[in-house]
Amino acid sequence: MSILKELEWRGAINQQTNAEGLEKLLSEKAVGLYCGVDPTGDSMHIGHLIPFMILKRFQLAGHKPLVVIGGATGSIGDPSGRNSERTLQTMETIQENARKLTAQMDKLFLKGDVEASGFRIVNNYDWLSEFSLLGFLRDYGKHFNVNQMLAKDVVASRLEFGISFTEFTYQILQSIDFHHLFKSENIQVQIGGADQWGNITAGLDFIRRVEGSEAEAYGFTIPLMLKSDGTKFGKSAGGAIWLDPEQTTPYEFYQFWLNQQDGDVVKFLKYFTFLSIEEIETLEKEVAEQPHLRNGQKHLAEEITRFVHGQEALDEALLITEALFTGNVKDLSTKQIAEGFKNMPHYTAPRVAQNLAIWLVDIGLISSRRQAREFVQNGAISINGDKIADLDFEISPEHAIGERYIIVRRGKKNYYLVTFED
Ligand code: 383
Repeated sequence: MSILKELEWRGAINQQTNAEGLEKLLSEKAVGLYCGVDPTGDSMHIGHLIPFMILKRFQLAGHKPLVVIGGATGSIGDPSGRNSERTLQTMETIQENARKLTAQMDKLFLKGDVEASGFRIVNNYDWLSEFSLLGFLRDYGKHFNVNQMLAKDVVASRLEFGISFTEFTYQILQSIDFHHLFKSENIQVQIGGADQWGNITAGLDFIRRVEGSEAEAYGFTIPLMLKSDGTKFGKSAGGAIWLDPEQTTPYEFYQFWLNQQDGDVVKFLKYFTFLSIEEIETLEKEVAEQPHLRNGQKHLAEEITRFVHGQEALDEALLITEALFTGNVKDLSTKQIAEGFKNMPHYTAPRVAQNLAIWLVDIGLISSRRQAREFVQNGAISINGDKIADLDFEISPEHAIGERYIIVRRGKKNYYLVTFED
């Protein structure tokens, strides 16, 4: 099956400029293709992953992917998909973000080895920062028709409320990139999310204008991701799911995927894993016939967590998940506790010994002493994984894991983290 047919099967193709032409080109030789990302933030989130994973699929099929970090375009801001003007960020912030996104891309796709990976990363600041105003207007501006630029959805939808000349110009910059890469790196294909259609086609028009109508360049976009229940994809209760482990820990990342609904899991396996068609079809059957096993979700969460954070972080996420499921939390490290309990209720306690039931009330975890005693007596309370049913039990800082944490579990599912004050 051709790579384009496979992408269609994965539901990953929205609009294409010339499907037949591209199919033919890809069957003839190793083709250079690219996708860009602007460093408007200091980390990518999972919404960014799909097009770059598609670049990787092309690379696995023998083609030559290139990633553009938009050090220049990011300082302008793409108006696509937004209904209001952006506030400019400082050049320092943009360059710092560009450095971080480059490191993220490197970790995902190069793994420190350009040769072996077949991936390249470039920054458009290297060529877009060189132009003089007159040079830009004479060599580039002259080829762009304002009427056509105004007709692009992105611009048209902003006309009522206004758009600055700066943001209006964005499509020219992305077009210059495509042309520059076409000429100097033999890049013939640009891909992006559905929001990038206007910018990609502007680039193709520009290439044909300056290189002639025979110039062989193509583009396609990937559909906007929607969940089956209509809610926005990629957000958890705590906000976006970031690729930066400091912002979304690998455990949270793993849990996000593990908790996807049956109705979405096959679609996500197609988008977010490199599992083969056969493997995904087998999982699809299992999701339909034995949904309670959650095998689809488990494979999805494992594959994508390993891809983004590596095997070690995945093992740790699995270990934390298992410990919280069984209640066997004693052997977790302080780092693992901090990770696993990030979104669970937190309490602090003074560094003194105290009767357990009274302590639970004093720190605010249970509201009445009567209730606290009842819970203890009934064996509903565990401290660091050990059930404590002794009403006289004295809890003290000596019980703390890493001299800091007490993990309280009430019943089967309710976890609380208590930290001893310094
Ligand atoms: C810059 C210079 C180029 C080509 C592309 C760009 C970036 C592009 C853009 N992309 C988005 C971003 O940076 O704004 N103008 O956040 C997102 N992409 C990808 C995908 C997506 C898009 O990075 O749909 C989601 O992730 O295209 O919104 O020469």
